[in-house]
Amino acid sequence: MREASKIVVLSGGVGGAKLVYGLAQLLPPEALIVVANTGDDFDHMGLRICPDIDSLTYALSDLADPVRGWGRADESWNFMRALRQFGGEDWFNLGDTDLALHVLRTYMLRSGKELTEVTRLLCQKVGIRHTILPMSDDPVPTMVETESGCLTFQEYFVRHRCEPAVNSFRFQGADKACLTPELRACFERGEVAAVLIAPSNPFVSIDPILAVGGFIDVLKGFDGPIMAVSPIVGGAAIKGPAAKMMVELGMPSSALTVAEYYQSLLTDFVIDKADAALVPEIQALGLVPHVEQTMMTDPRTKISLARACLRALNLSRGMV
Ligand code: FO1
Repeated sequence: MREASKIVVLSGGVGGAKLVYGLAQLLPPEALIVVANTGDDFDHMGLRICPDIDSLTYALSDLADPVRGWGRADESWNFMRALRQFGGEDWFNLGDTDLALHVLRTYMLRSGKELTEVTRLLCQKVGIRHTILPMSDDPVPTMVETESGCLTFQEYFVRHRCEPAVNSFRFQGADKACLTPELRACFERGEVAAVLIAPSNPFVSIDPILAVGGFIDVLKGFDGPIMAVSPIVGGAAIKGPAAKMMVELGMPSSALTVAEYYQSLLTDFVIDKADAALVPEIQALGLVPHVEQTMMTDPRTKISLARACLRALNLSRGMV
């Protein structure tokens, strides 16, 4: 085993959180660092909402709603009913118990704490021992250029249900944003054994992380394996608008498109068994292909994909 022992996972919300859950069942707390996309974050009715950090937090604390993938299980919606009664904006759903997280986070941020610190404190309270780091403490909102004009990410995703065709994405302020110092320090101290890109949307979940000032250079200077898991299986997205976006951006919706998109960054690429025929094309890109069962429908399949990824990275010995 290399002396470096941490796995850094780049993740969006729902899909990424499933793999992160599996990894957290196999790796000790000090061996897993999850870097969360914060491009989806926004202020809503005075509250700071960080959807991907929320999904990761609920997944790792076993509080997540297994069907929706976002928010908490056994949720009630009295607040939303009352909000509607008063004519408040009701396109973005905040559950009664979920509200506590947003209120407390907003309160802590207003008292002067950085998002990294707030996330650490809140994770600690719900018993999470692995590290979730926001990609940056600086806001980097994702803007979606669509056929109907420019939309903030949550307007596009929730309010307009991903319906408008997309032209491009902007990660506002990304070049000036600083990578969260904790993450930079891990790379500088040589503690990182491997980087894993979760099966999240490449355009709106992973690209915002990669766009944060200097991170691409950190990754280019990293000499360990960088592996991505395809969020596209059999030409369709496991969840969310990734496949629809590919078509709108003029790319074939295929796991191969994802491999090509990340090619310059990666050493390894994980595809589903349904896409096994793509192996020669992935090899031709200079990447090591791994064919696995990537659909994660329950804790068992989340853990088995996590184990397969670790094995593929040749890191499982002594860790799992
Ligand atoms: N997604 C929805 O589709 N509808 C919602 O009303 C909604 C509310 C919401 C509240 C808090 C939170 O943390 C996430 C929420 N999400 C909702 C999920 C979220 O907007 C998206 O899944 C992510 O931004 C995409 O990764």
